[in-house]
Amino acid sequence: MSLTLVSYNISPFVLRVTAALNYLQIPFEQKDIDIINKPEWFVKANPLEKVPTLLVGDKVIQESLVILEYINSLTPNSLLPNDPLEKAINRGRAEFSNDVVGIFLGLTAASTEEAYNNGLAELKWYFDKLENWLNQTKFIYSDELTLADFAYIPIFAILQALSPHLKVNLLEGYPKVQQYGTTLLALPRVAASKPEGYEQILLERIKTRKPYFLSV
Ligand SMILES: N[C@@H](CCC(=O)N[C@@H](CS)C(=O)NCC(=O)O)C(=O)O
Repeated sequence: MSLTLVSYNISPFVLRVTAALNYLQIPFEQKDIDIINKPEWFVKANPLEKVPTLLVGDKVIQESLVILEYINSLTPNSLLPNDPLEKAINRGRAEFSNDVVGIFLGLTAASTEEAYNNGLAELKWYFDKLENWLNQTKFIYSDELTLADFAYIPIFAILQALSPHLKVNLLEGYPKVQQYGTTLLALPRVAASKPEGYEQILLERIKTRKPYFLSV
């Protein structure tokens, strides 16, 4: 069955999926769309209008974490535990990354010092939890790479892109989180999953929001 991934160049949710598809060496076609002026065929295919959207023949899958699970089902070497309970725990770890992505994106958009400091405090709360998990296991669920880890890749890709422009090291005091990010970005074919010019495009897009972190 042919796979078409409808995407948008700097979407963190899309990057989860392209990283997994490439890592697992699953062939797919990628169709970038203009997210502001969405094409009619896309709105028709996915009335919820979000990317990533995976077109599988004439079927449509949305939600990056659900798409990850489908992709995983296509490979002989599953990245998920077999046991339903463990699978659910793994999924919970993946879901946790959604909050981290949201807080992190909010921080990069914060336009005042107060909003930035609040965002930073919130992000540190999440990093504390991650550091605790990663003190116990190399990856987010176990010592082996699992599907949940792909959900975290965009956080580190964005951090890496923005770090030259940040006055503070957001990962200071979180050595395990830092190591985890380095490990994830070094996975085979993951770095190449970022679109060409990713760092520059991301920075330009963030600049349009006139964020506080770029003004100090
Ligand atoms: N929970 C969704 C979030 C997807 C999402 O918010 N995608 C954004 C791009 S980063 C989008 O499609 N926005 C278009 C819109 O809201 O109109 C997922 O994990 O796939």
